[in-house]
Amino acid sequence: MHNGTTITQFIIEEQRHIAGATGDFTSLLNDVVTACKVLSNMVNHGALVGVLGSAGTENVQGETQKKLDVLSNEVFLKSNEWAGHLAAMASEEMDEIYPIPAQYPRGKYLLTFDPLDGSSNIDVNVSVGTIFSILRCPGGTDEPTERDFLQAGTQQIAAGYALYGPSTMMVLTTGNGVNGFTLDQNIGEFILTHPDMKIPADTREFAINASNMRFWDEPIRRYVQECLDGEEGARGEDFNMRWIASMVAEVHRILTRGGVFMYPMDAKMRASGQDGKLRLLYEANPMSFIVEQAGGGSITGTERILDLQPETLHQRVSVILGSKNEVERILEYHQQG
Ligand code: AHM
Ligand code: MG
Repeated sequence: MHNGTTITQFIIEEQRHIAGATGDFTSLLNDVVTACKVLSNMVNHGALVGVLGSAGTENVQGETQKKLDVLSNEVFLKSNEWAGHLAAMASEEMDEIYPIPAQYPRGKYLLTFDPLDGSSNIDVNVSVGTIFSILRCPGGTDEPTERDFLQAGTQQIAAGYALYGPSTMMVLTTGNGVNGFTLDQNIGEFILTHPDMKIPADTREFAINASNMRFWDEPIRRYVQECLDGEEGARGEDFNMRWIASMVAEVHRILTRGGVFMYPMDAKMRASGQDGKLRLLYEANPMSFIVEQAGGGSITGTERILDLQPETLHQRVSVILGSKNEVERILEYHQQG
């Protein structure tokens, strides 16, 4: 039996240190947590409840949506629209922003999310996750617009992810370190199990989709080649490689034992006018906030991701994140050209 701190208790205690806090934010986070519990249950039941497979539709990025992509988006909207904390939401699965419907009160926050990231893994029963970010709504709450969402990652109030793996976990930052909670299925509560998570500054493990190797820019080629050369090469040490194709699982591994995750811009994307694979507002920014709060680094190659000024809602970006010394090395390789 666990008698630890629940995530609600943790958030309330954190909020007590913030002068003038109204409890609004605590309550919003609670609704996000509830949505993730519902998703955990759905993902866990999989084929038993008929949620696997394609929905037969495409999202704004032209990707085929899975049934669970569509369902998880609905769950997130329904869980978070009613309570009066949000002005609007934006998701990977919706072309436009979702202003809170008129029958509910509107609040001062904005929520962005990828309800089910890594969804190519759903049908093969490999870990997937939810990523979310909370911003303040700068333009007032009456008529929220896309422009309100276009804030640099440094403006995030909170960011987190839920990982639906062998156990379901929630990892959260409110800008005061990173804490991890494990879902106790018996009592239906997330319990603090990983307080103050820190990414080791050094690592001997990297993650990249090597099928794109022929399109990589020189600095990425150099970095990966030096890792592959191992003990006999420039690094003088052997490296290990992992690729799960689920960013949440990848970032969680890095938070647990260090590592570098790369989905860099490449020649193929450049040729098709694409700015990267991952989306800035609901993938790269929240993950960069978490990684930096755990002592790691997160860059495009040449720039800190959290400093980027977003221009569109579904903007993509090159992502290199993880153990600080390796990320700094990759930055140097880019600066050397
Ligand atoms: P998604 O939001 O459509 O699931 O795409 C994002 C995912 C990341 O979780 C993962 O790192 C990457 O796409 C995997 O890409 P690839 O299929 O090229 O390996
Ligand atoms: Mg995604």
